Amino acid sequence: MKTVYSDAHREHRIEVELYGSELVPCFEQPVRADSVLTQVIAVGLGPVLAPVDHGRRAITSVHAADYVDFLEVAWRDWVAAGGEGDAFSGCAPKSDMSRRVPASIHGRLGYYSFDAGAPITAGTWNAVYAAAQVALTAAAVLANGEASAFALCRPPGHHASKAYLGGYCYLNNAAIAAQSLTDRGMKRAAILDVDFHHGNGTQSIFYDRSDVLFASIHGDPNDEYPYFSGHADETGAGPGVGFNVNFPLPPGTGPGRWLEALAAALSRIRAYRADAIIVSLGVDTFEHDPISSFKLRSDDYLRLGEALRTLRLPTLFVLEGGYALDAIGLNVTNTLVGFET
Ligand code: FKS
Ligand code: ZN
Repeated sequence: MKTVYSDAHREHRIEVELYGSELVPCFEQPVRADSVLTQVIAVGLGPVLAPVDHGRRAITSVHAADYVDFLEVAWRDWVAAGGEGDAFSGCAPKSDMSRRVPASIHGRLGYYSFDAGAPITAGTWNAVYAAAQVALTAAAVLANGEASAFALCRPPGHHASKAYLGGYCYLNNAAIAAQSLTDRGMKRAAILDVDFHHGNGTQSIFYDRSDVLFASIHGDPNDEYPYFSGHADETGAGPGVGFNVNFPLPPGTGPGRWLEALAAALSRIRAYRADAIIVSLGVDTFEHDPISSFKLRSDDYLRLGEALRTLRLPTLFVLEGGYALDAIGLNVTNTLVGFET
């Protein structure tokens, strides 16, 4: 399996995040991607390719142009306004407030975010642009007829929607990849999101469409971030009704119940007769993940890969979360190796 990877992810490095009542080092760090790359090479998964630039248009076929413009200039505007340190969103509008875009960079950071979990720093734009290109290049590998590809993206993307960032995410790499496949004429693409957290951004982007099925297995939003999205009764809207499937699971869910949910998600994807599958691959479902509560063991990721294999579909893996730094590489490559063998 080919891996697509760019060093540009290292330009995005957030110092701290609010965790409970404390500021702690940000869990989403560059070393995450470095560990995955090291393990990809160690297991001999296959060649590692640099991304090819597919341009900005492939990004704005998912994200609003004004949002992408904002991401590109936010750091410059923050510095010009005297900002020091990372650019954090302070407040975001509720649905009964003005829809107007404020002039102030502080106001725009709020307007284009749903939480303070995705601050912007000097290298954020370069890194998120590169991550999107990594996903697009891996999608192109699939479009060229290969059975699978791995987009080793960072920062992750599944919380980012058409026009907002949040939860470590800026551009929705998996959605951009899926859209590039439908733009190439693919009739039906399925996205399976196995990250511990619900992929609210991906769900929102495709909610009213039937050409991209979104299925997600995640911590119940009654208990877990992102709290406002991911319930089982969110099934799609308009022409998209029936093409959004959520499997919320309780805190502490172990491998047995999780693999049952996976089987149910895969049978829905089979019934959809997808032409390809994009896997939003978060491994924060791991038993020792520092911010999540599921109890998957490293071997269970082999089972995940094997189960995906049974679909016999072109399969694109896109990296999302996973914060147990000493196990992220193994858990990701176990999924990919399980798929290959
Ligand atoms: C609330 C803490 C909020 C934010 C968790 C973000 C998870 C991000 C992720 C991604 F894949 F996007 F990286 N913490 N008590 O793992 O879903
Ligand atoms: Zn996650």
